[in-house]
Amino acid sequence: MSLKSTMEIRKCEGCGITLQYSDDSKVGFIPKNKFKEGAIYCQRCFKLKNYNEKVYNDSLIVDEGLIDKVNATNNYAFFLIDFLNINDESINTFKQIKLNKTLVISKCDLIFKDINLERVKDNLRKSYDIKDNIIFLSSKKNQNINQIFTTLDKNNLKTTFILGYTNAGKSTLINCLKGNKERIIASSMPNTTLDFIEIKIGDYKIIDTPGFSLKTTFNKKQEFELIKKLNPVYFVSPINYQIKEEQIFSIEDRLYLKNFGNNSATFYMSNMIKIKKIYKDEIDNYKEINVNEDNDVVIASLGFIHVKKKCTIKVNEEYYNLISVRDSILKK
Ligand SMILES: Nc1nc2c(ncn2[C@@H]2O[C@H](COP(=O)(O)OP(=O)(O)OP(=O)(O)O)[C@@H](O)[C@H]2O)c(=O)[nH]1
Ligand SMILES: [Mg+2]
Repeated sequence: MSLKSTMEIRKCEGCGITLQYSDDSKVGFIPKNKFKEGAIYCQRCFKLKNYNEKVYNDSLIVDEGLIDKVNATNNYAFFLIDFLNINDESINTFKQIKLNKTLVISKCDLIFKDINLERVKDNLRKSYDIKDNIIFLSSKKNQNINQIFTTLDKNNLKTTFILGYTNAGKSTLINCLKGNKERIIASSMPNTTLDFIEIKIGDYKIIDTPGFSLKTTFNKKQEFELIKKLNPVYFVSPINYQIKEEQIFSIEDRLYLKNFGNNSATFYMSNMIKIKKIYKDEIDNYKEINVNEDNDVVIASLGFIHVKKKCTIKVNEEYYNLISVRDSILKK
């Protein structure tokens, strides 16, 4: 027997992590007998797949070195961002990828039907100064999936990374490209994929990657219920408010926005997020943000608010770093 077979290293086909049977508190754990039997999933992925049992581990930091590792190759890269997570931080990470790349706006089935995607694409280019290819797709509805292969062919490459923030739908896309044989585990929990997973599809090699985590994020990591809400499962129907001077918006009873003046604002967020209009608050520390006509007020990890008229809004200081303003990506 060769030395190699006695020290066999195998990776979990669900999340990419190296399997181990020595410590059940660490990632990659699999009971020894299952390992010997040749099981393909670590215990976490097995439970996710078979019982939809979600274990949230906030100690996982998987971003480190990922960009450098990717940039050291000659592969192509698709970088997925879902419609509600287009913000300064996610676009900035996209720009740090030095390979030939495409920005993929994922989960398009969640975007309301009347939206003119070509216009959104042009506006995105202008707002964020993006020169790369941009495509919109939905793995759930099988829309535009083939553009992955046509883009690779155009660039004369066979190997590509699928990159993006956690929950952007990278693993779901790869399973979809593979004809939904569902080997890679996809779930609404952050950090489902833990290491690179190489999948062969015909002549192509598609590499799934662990998702980046937003540094500026709305949820405090341990808040399991909130994390679930941030990942929209249902169609995102925009909610329009005709705002009166004194109205204050309370989002999930913690983020407060006010001073819109007499205005019109449309919220694009997961419909599970609790938005209330109130007239009184007990917040002492507010910070100001200048908003121009037809701007989006972006709230990192939540979505955005399309505001019609120029105003100087106020946000409670605690959440100030989540907010950025851009020319609306829905601008006509
Ligand atoms: N509506 C909709 N949901 C999707 C789509 N693609 C993925 N999802 C859902 O988004 C969630 C995250 O999907 P994953 O494929 O695990 O995301 P990921 O980018 O691989 O996440 P990490 O592995 O954590 O980095 C799951 O609940 C999926 O069902 C899509 O096209 N439409
Ligand atoms: Mg994944």
